[in-house]
Amino acid sequence: MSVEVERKFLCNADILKTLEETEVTCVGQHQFKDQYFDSPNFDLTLKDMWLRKRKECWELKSPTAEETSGEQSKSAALCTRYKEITNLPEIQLRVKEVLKDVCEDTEKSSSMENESWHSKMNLACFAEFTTVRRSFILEDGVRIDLDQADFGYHVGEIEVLVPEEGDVQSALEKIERTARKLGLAGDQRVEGKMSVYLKRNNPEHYAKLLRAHVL
Ligand code: V4E
Repeated sequence: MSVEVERKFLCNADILKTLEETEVTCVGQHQFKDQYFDSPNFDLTLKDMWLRKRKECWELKSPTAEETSGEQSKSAALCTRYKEITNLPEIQLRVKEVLKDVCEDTEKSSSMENESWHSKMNLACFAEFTTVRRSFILEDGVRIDLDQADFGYHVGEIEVLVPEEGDVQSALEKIERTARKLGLAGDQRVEGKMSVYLKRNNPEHYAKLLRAHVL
């Protein structure tokens, strides 16, 4: 398990120019389709847990304790921190823990090894979109992704992956330095792809997440 520390930004021509002039390595462009899953009552996303399938691989993002502590600097407040789990049995265990209160059947589910494990847990896809991503690697483990989603939203992210129990503070500082290098302005958190997607495609789900202070 690792922790993804990330700051999103709205990408404009000036930022692109700075990026081209900065010492970064472009590691190319690729395209992927994401599918996000939840129960009919949104038990996962209402807990800020995001179950995703991308290129046949599963991932679960869930909040870290620090995210909710409320004691952070202005620039740290612009960043999100999520634990990322990619090991399928561990994902299934975490999801079961959340759903066990609402769905007793998950206890009875037999084989969790085949592709339909999510249907057995009554999890259905609530969001599906394709992203074209251009990625850049900076020194010191900082990565910049420029995403163009197929529903017409363009967003950038500065990202540092921290191992479990790793130095989140240092990751926040690296992100802050990179943001300054790129000349990022503004002190508002920038919306992620999911927020924009749900607002447009599932306003009811979006409103529930807003009320729960998840988005
Ligand atoms: C964590 C989260 C979601 C899951 C998708 O996360 P995100 O990093 O936005 O997507 P992506 O495609 O860049 O994933 P990667 O390739 O880095 O693994 S959907 C909503 N959230 C919560 C969330 C939030 N509350 N605020 C912001 C600014 N972003 C995400």
